[in-house]
Amino acid sequence: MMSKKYHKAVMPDQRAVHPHTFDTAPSDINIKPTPKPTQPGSEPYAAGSQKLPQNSNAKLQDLDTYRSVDDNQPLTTTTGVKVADNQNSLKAGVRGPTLMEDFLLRDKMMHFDRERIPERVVHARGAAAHGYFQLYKSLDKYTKANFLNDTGLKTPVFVRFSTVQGSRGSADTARDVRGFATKFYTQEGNFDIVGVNTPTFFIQDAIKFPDFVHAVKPEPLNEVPQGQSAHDSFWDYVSLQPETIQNVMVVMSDRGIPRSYSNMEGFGIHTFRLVNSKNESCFVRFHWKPIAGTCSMIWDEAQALMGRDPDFHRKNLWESIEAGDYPEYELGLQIIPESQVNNFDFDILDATKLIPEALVPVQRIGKMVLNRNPDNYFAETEQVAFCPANLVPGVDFSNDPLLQGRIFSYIDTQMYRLGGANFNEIPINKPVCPFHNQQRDGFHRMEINTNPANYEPNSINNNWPRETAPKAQNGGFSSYQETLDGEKIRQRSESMTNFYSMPRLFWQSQTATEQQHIINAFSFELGKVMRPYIRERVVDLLCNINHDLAKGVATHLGITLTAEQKARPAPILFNNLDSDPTLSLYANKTLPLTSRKVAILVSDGVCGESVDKIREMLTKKKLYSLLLAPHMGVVKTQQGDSLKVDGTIEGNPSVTIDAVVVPTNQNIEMLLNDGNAKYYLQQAYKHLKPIALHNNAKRLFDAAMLEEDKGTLMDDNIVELILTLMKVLSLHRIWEREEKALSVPA
Ligand code: HDD
Repeated sequence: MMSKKYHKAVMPDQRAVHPHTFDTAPSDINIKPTPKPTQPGSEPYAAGSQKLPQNSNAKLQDLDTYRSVDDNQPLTTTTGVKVADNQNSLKAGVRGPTLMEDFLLRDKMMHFDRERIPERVVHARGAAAHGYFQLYKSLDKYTKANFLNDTGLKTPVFVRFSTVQGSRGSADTARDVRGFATKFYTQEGNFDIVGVNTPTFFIQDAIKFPDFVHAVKPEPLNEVPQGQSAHDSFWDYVSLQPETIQNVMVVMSDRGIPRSYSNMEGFGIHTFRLVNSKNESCFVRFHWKPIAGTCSMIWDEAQALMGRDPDFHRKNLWESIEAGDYPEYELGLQIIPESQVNNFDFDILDATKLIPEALVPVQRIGKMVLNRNPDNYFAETEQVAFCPANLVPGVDFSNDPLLQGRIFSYIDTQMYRLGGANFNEIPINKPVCPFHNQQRDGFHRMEINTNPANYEPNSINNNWPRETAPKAQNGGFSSYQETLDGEKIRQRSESMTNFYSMPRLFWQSQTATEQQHIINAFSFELGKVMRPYIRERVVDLLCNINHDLAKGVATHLGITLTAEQKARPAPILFNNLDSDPTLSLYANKTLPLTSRKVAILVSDGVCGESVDKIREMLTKKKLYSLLLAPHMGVVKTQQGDSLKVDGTIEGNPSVTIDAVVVPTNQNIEMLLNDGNAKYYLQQAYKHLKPIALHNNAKRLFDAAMLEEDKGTLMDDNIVELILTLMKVLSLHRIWEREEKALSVPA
């Protein structure tokens, strides 16, 4: 029966290339993924569930029950019928039409035809990871939430990072806000902090959100540009809606182009409430502080990456976790006692204002570690549903009008995006604690509810499931009893009308380098705006914040400021503060070297001993090295050995690494004649990265026609060279080079 004609379409030579591909099941496939951490760029990857089982937690164990492993299994239809031929549809004669009877074809095709679901209306592009959160000290003084009281608990988390504007397939390194959404699977239910990497937001009232998003998304006529805010409708909106300018400043700053997800802060933005077991409440703002410190890219680098490696951030997250180099963040709280709410000259319910750390310090209360990659992008990262309304007892809302609208919007969009009311039954969204209620039916209901009573109260089943009274822990949720007295009114509060003091403080808190980057970013974006009156209106808006900023941007745009604009007084200081260094990304001058990647450029003739030394020193400090050559395969060293190449110079361009080393090479002409090698140094130089040149490798530097500075390191002693390289690398970038780098072509 299993005659050869079943597989006639298969070319015989493919059997040799893929030895197991055409065997029928079951077979003895013994290619197993490596269970060990793998350094970035190494193969093979393994599914998250097969790696580091010691990192499992309650949520991952829950997901285990849904994971399907195909090894040694026959191919079947969705109804479990084993498939004998997956190559040919059922036809009336070998050259005849396909028969309607072909249920195998239909089963496969109909599922395929429905594989896409609507992408998120914002934050469509994302990457996620599993991990855990653990408290440093109990917060029972402020909240009764179990996971914020018990320091012994390791609460499972799932975190999704995202960009806002672009579609699912857009590039990671666009200038944009980054989503930073965390789902805590607590024993009292799911708690989500659905935050971003900017400390403020663009608008104050949720009713403005659809307008704002329409404006920033691609232009409606031609869906251009993708993943960019540099277009007319966005800047038109900004110029007409001055409440946006604070967060626009943040996005135009280096925060809009983070180096990696591990290097950015996260902010819950809104003021929330914490409620303790005595029913006392205080206000709180949530922060995530990255252990790896904060730093960003150079704008030209970010743009180049959009083409050269559009998955840069997502790969970095994945590879760091694969390598056991786990992204870590501390959870920080700004606690504001209710009695102190009126001590500020801004409104804590205003999402366009941050509370400066100089006024309310951030208490670091616990650590989150992201230690496992998802197994399946769609099942986990795409189907996860975050919602700011996912609260647990001990946390409550404030009256922030933006937050109030979000409470509704997320569930609403998820019902649509995930196809109905049962999206919380999708494995990644299910709580780890038990859940019981009278909700029933709907598309794709998974639970088989056996309760004969699907209503409450009931006497048929003794009124199960029953309410739980609020109590210290594991009690029922009860909303904080806030006294309210107001007229039904559509009006913005007077306390939210100062739009310019906050951006002034933000501007004044930046280093000179960061300020220049802000000017450059406004200039770049507005340079892409076609309508001159929009450009002029934005410059006018900037005149309300700071003259240097407005003048810098105006000069780039060829706009002359009027006498009135030049004379416009500065806004009052934000809560009497001149600056707050925590708003600068580079307040800490040096950074840990976590997950830094160093390229080693080689060709035949390279000194193998030097390469070994470089790798040994970098690996010891947990940096990654990539041996790059003009070709794949191996290079023959000066000593006659073969060195395995990790990738080509062209395929792993300098924008994807943090520093470059060129070891001495008796055949350096080979690199001198390679345009990609010269370009490598030029780009690294342009993007202010350290360049280490060993011995005669300086000839490559000279050929690239670059000028020496404190980041271009030259030494005949390889040990000294690499030690200095690591020191310079901890500064992140050679800022002093920036002006000189302008003369290097992009
Ligand atoms: Fe939002 C997604 C963060 C205001 C409506 N938002 C979304 C995500 C993040 C944020 C991180 C992606 C979640 C994920 O990874 O699945 N959004 C914010 C922050 C805001 C904010 C920090 C202001 C402080 N958002 C905001 C408003 C509204 C929305 C005012 C509507 C009233 N946001 C949505 C949404 C999304 C969303 C349309 C799209 C997909 C989703 O919710 O699940 O409902």
